[in-house]
Amino acid sequence: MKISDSMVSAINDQIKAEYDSAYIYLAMSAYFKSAGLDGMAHWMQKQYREEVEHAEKFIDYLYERGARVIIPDVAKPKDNYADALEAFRTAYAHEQYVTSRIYKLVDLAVSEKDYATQSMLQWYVDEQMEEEDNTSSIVSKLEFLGTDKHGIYTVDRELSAR
Ligand code: OFO
Repeated sequence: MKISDSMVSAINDQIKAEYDSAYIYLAMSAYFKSAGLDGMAHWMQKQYREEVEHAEKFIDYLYERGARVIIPDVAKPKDNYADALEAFRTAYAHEQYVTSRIYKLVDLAVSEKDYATQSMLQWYVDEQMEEEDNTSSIVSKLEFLGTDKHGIYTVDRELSAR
């Protein structure tokens, strides 16, 4: 069964969203580096690479379905934050936004009875659950620590192990 034009266009929009995510996290990594938080910088750089993989997975899927891939412009990301907590809160909110986008893709695939796309999207549904969980648990730790620099450096060291 041929994939619909509306599904192809929605997946191309999501490819852009994934590259935008990648750039947001790459910019966060640069911010953390400038703040001397190398562990968090490392964590965000890994996240950047994951987002590129998410985009590539969608690209490969469109190729598999014989559809046209449009390589998007990437939006300039915010490049400064007040502190680590603000950056991770932004990351968590961003992941919630991405989850809502993935759910809309699922809704579209369901409404079109596009079972192949539904099956492909299940991976992203699971991945979003993990991404929200990862970012929200770091937010909770940082909220608990407040301005406790020693604690923040301990979290930084923990995140360098990712
Ligand atoms: Fe691609 O999962 Fe984050 O944004």
